[in-house]
Amino acid sequence: MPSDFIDKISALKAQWPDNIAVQCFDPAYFATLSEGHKLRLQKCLNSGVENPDSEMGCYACQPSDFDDFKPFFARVLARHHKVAEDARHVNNWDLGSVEGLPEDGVLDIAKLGLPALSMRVRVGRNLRDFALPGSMTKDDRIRLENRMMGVFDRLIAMPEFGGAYYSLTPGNPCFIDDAKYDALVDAHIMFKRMDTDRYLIAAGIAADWPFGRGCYASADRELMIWVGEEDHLRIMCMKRGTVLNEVFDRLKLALETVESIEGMEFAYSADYGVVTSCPTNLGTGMRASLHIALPNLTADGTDAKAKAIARPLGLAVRGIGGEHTPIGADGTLDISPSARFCITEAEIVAALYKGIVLLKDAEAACGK
Ligand code: DAR
Repeated sequence: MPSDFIDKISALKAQWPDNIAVQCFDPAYFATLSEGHKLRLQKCLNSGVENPDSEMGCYACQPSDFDDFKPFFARVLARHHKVAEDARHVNNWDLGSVEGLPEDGVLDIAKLGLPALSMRVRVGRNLRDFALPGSMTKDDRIRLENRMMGVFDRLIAMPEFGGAYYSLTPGNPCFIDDAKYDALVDAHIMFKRMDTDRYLIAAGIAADWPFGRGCYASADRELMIWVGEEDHLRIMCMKRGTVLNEVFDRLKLALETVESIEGMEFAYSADYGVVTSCPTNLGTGMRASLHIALPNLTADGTDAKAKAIARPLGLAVRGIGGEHTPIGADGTLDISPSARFCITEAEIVAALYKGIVLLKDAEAACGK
């Protein structure tokens, strides 16, 4: 048990310098914990111990984990997010709080010389009266889905958000078959299956698949709410266009609408903001992204050049299906600001607006 765990981590420390959880684990701190807390913290690190190639290597499993194990998580957050160990997060959706944006506050990429692109902003949220996905029971997962179905009934009745819920839970009245599931995944509406992701399996987040999982989609397919993925909820707005405000503002309205419904109290930390499973998403839980074709930078069939240019700009590069997916056929990549924590929501979407034009210039320069 714990002593084997300590020995296992100690052996990994020397071999896996990029595994943040393993590198930040302190046996002396661990020894001060009660037996119960030792088991809780051990569970948080299980994914990174079973998958030493992890970059982060840990997930919170209870809403209070970040606060209850602050000596450990403060080091993890400092190392990943490049902030001080006593950093505190502040949330702010007001674009007026960000300097250097257009006077009218409209973030129109057309004014930067860019065409209509696929725009997407998503946030992770967890309900504070449930364990996080890594520690949920099958019953928890089904109870959470049933609570969300009551919320979706309210959204369905609203003209601006009306749509339908698609459940993966056998026996659920909104249950869909494999063909429908595959079609929704191919349309980038539903999330891909989790029971093949070794990190999520080891974290307990993929347990009981597919029970308690599903996706709400508005009729215009521009608002999606995933249930039971890496967080209890992933709420996202997307559309093809040039004005980032349209997805950012609609997401804010959708969040406020959902959070106003009884039983929708989200998990927050006074120090760390929005609580998410993964420390990489803590604070805002927000990823704002654009899909842009970069045929010159991806001419060698890889995203290596694009990543080398994007990283210093504070931008992350993914495939068009999200994390761990391939480049699009025409060299299209998913570009998003890397920061989630100790940055506000307004600053994230502003960083996307300011960063994408620099990447576009690098693409043009690469083609000369
Ligand atoms: N495999 C995990 C991924 C961490 C970041 N991505 C998330 N949360 N989807 C790792 O620790 O590398």
